[in-house]
This record gives sequence, structure tokens and C-alpha cells, in this order.
Amino acid sequence: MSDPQRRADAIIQGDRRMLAQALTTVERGGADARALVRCLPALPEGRVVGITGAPGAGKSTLTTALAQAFRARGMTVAIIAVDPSSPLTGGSLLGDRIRMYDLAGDSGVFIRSMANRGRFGGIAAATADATALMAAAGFAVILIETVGAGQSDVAVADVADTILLVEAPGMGDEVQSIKAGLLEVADVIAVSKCDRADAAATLQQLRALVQMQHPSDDAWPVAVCGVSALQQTGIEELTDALLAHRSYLAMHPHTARALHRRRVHLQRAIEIQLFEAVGRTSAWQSAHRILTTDSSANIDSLAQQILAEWRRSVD
Ligand SMILES: Nc1nc2c(ncn2[C@@H]2O[C@H](COP(=O)(O)OP(=O)(O)O)[C@@H](O)[C@H]2O)c(=O)[nH]1
Ligand SMILES: [Mg+2]
Repeated sequence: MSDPQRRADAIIQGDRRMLAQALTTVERGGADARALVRCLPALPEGRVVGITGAPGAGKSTLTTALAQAFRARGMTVAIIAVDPSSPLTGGSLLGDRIRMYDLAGDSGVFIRSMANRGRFGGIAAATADATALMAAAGFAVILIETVGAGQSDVAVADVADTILLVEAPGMGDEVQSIKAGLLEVADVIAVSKCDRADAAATLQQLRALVQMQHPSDDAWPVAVCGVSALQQTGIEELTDALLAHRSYLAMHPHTARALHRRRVHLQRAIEIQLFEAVGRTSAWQSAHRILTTDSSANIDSLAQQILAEWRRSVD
């Protein structure tokens, strides 16, 4: 268990039990997680789809439908359901599991929910590591479903290659995702529940909004698809759009988004490694004691002392 290279090799060879254990390791974070992730091979970008949108938009239902569509095309699928709120039960995840029940028993599908177990870098760091594990395990598509609670959704944009925004119809004049700042990061937009009568207006509204937005330096035309997971309509078109974005990325590997993602990745790696190194200093331990007893402690000078000790230790 302790040999990270052996664990990584087993995961690459398709050992699902080892993969499940490794996911727990990266969720927890720490030196074991870092050692393991370092043994994973660098893999081509493009297979990670982040699925975002307000709670109740229909993300879990659509994730299940998409997973089935990718499976029908012979592609294996990993699903990561992100729940930053609950480290224990994850209220929303129970419903998600029921919704994803249809996928049970298919060995080409692997579902995992991630909770924030308080590791440094939070859920975004854990999700990034989990994604790297799923990719190493050879899954052709990795779907990350967020809870649609703002912060974590934007963080998913740093992990995913393709952002799928799910918008439910009938939200009134204001499209929910505009408020959340999600429209700008979307590569593909799905208007869900198109079996409902009010979906046509939302579709029209979103198409107009997308057209108004100026294209960024990468000229990917954001696709807006109407889908009904309930009636299984539009799923094939949506799957086509996601795969088209993947092809687009393969032909344009250095878009602003791709560079941003790589930079954020590097920054996160530095933060995590630095924090773990600094956490081993005795100044860190004593700073923790001070924080519990002295409410007026100068945080900035505590940080300075900790970094000074760490620097001495590496000289
Ligand atoms: N009418 C209709 N309802 C749907 C559809 N997809 C999902 N729903 C319903 O919308 C609700 C929220 O779905 P869920 O997938 O859990 O949304 P999430 O919170 O974004 O993951 C559930 O009650 C679903 O049954 C659809 O295509 N049509
Ligand atoms: Mg959900």
C-alpha cells in the first residue's frame, strides 16, 4: 500500500479497488496524496467535462443520460460528483445516487462522490487529483458534476477542459447563470427539461445572449442545446457538441483557457507543496497554540516566523 509507484501502476492497469482507495487518499490530501499523484503519467487534455448550473437544474439526471450516451458510443465514463458542503452524508448526493442508479452494474462506468474533508486547497485540489487518477485509470470521458453552489463551480472551470452549463427553463426574465457568472465560462450550454412548455423561451433567450457575447481569442462558437433527459431528446446532439469541443481543443491546445488552467494547476501545486512543507515546522505548531489562546495575535508576523523557520530548514 505504501509504495506509490506500485499503486499508480495498478490503477493504470485497471485495478478498480486500488482506484477507489487512491481516491480516498487524494480526498484526504497530505504527503501520501502528493506522492501518488506524482507517479501518474501526464495525459492528453480534453476528456474532462465540468457540469455546472443551479441546484435543481437537472445536472445529475443529465449526467446520467450523457454517461449512457457516451457508453453507447463505446467510451468509458468516470463521474465525479462534487459536494463541498457535507463531509459525511452529503444530502444532495443521496438523490444523485438514486438518479445514477441506471448506471450501476456497467463496468465501463465509475462513479465517485467527493466531499471536502478539510484538506488544504479544498475541494478543487481534491477534484483535480481525483481527475488525474480517473484519467490514469483510462476513462475516456470524465464528467464532474458540481452542486451548483457558486464557488466550487467556478473552481471546476480550472479542472475541466469543457464546461457544460445546465440551465432549467422558466427561471423568469433573468437567466440564473448570468448572476452566478457561469455564462462566460461555458463552452456548451444545455437547456434542460425541454419537455416543458416554457423551455422554448429560455432556449431563445440563451441563444440571443450567447450571440451578443463577443468571442474571446479562441473562436469556439458556444453551442446551446435543448435537452430532455426525461424524454431522451437532444442528448445525442449534446454529446456531439461536447465531442466537437474536445476536437476543437485538440486542434487548439494553447487557448487562453487552456493556459489559464495550466497556470492555476501549477499555482495550486505550489500552494499545496509549500503548505505541507511549512506545516512540518515547529513554528507552525506553536502558531496554532498561540491562535487558540491569543485572539489578538498578529497573524502576519506569525506567518513570517513560520516561513523564516521553513527557509532555515531548507538552507
Ligand atoms: N420535466 C423534467 N424534469 C427533469 C428533467 N431532468 C431532471 N428533471 C427533474 O428536475 C429535478 C432536479 O434534477 P437533478 O438532476 O437532481 O438536478 P441537479 O440538482 O441539477 O443535479 C428532479 O426532480 C428531476 O426529476 C427533464 O428532462 N424533464
Ligand atoms: Mg445533482
